[in-house]
Amino acid sequence: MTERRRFLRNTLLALGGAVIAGCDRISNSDTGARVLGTAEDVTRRMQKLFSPSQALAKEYGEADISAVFRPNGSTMPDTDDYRALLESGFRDYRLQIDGLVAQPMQLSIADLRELGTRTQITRHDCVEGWSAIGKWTGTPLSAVIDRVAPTPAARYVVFHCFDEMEEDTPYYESIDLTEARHPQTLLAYALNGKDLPVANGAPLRLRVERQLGYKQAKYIRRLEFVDSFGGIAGGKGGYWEDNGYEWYAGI
Ligand SMILES: Nc1nc2c(c(=O)[nH]1)N[C@H]1C(S)=C(S)[C@@H](COP(=O)(O)O)O[C@H]1N2
Ligand SMILES: [Mo]
Repeated sequence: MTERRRFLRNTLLALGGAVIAGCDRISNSDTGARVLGTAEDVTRRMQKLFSPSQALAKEYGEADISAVFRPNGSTMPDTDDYRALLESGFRDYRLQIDGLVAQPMQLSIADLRELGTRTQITRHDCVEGWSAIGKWTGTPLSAVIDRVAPTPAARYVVFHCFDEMEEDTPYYESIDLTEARHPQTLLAYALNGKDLPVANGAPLRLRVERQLGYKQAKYIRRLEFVDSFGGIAGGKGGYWEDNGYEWYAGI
């Protein structure tokens, strides 16, 4: 248990029964499965109070990298526009960035590489109860944010994806600007030193290392800066959130 987590846990221990049970199970679980349920708000407020907003997720060594990084959820977007991009090796891919920004733009993967690059070896925890350690390389989202210059009203970044979970229901996710500017938050284009495989989200996917698997949007086609995500799809900030999962998925 890390110092921070021990401190958090001891603080929660002082607060009362339901929370203790949940926190204990999370601390002891390697899967990162969330069991807190309605205690989410308490957890989020505690994490905000006791962890610096820029605290780093644990990073691992080369020897820890999983032999196979298990793909999950969509593994091949079944849409014409995605298939066309895939056929041309994503040469015509452009990440569209718009919404509450002073400088909307469209960036190729080469443009993104020029903005800056970071590599990190981290553990991915899926709510379904599995984990994998992978080495991600990508552009820090903070570098993109600096370029597009969000307006003062912008509070969240929404990640719109190519894959449809049901007809006309594309996968999407969102994070707040603090999480977006975190140094380990990447728009990743490589896994374990190779171009991102299609199954893991080619050509571009999010890594937001202090949160669970479903926040790690794959097949990103557009970043939209908003002051609220209430008007998008089901209004809860993500495909799985619209289906009952929590928006803040801290590990
Ligand atoms: N676009 C998109 N992103 C997604 C998903 C998806 O189905 N579509 N699944 C999510 C879930 S639940 C997990 S655990 C991770 C899986 O990432 P991986 O395929 O690289 O293991 O992607 C997340 N991002
Ligand atoms: Mo997941």
